[in-house]
Amino acid sequence: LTLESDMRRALKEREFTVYFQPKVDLASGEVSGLEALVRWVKPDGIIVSPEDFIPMAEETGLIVPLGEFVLDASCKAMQVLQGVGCSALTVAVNLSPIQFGQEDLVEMVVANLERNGLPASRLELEITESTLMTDVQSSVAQLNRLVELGITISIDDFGTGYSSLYYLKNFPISTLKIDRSFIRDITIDDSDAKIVETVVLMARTMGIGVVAEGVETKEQLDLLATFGCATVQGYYYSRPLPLEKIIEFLLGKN
Ligand code: G
Ligand code: G
Ligand code: MN
Ligand code: NA
Repeated sequence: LTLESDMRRALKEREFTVYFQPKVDLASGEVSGLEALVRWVKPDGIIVSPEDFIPMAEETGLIVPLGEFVLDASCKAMQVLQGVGCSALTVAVNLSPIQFGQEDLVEMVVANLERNGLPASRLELEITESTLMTDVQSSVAQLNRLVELGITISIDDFGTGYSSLYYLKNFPISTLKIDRSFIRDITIDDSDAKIVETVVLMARTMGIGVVAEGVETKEQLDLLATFGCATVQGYYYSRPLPLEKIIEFLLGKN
């Protein structure tokens, strides 16, 4: 069985599931939103990382139905969260460049939100730098259509792609997510620390949000606080978890 045919079968047989990881407001300690991260749970219980199937999904176009599944599952999760009193949480969904380039992306997203009875403001889309820079003109148009609906856009893995200040000026971006490779050694590597401090300052000055990804220790958290970083995400608070476990986490916090 090839990976491609196995994925097609797995999509039909609903073996994919979505985990969620909290994003935490550093000052208040409150969860401000969740990131949706897809998982493939094989019938034998083994969980396959997206790193091992997203590239193939992109090559074969399967990322389009898979991405639609993730969006739908994320919207359904927001409804469940509403039912347990978490009606203010946004959910961020990763969009691959292939999905971003689909002509009917906006229609697909709108239909999904409507079907699930959710305002667009509850949805955030995470896009990487390289996604935006491949076709700047059509990217601006696509982003504007999404933003007009009330969806917010964040730049994922910030600092690792074709980093350009161009899109900060020209694209309607609401948040930068600083890639976890910059956070990992932040307490021991002075240049990483300076880069992160500067990106946080730049985002604040421009009036956009900033999230530090991959925060694992209290020391990293404390340093990020001194930099004025608003939001953090990482194992320090929680790994990505199935919805029922995230609900326990959320309710335990309140
Ligand atoms: O969840 P992490 O645990 O292993 O994810 C690994 C990679 O897979 C990350 O780069 C993440 O952005 C990507 N990824 C996870 N879920 C999705 C998804 O639903 N869509 C896309 N396009 N990428 C995803
Ligand atoms: O590319 P993107 O930022 O969407 O991917 C998020 C990836 O980072 C996922 O694979 C997720 O499981 C992983 N991740 C989230 N928090 C941490 C963390 O604190 N440490 C590490 N090493 N990985 C993390
Ligand atoms: Mn992401
Ligand atoms: Na990232």
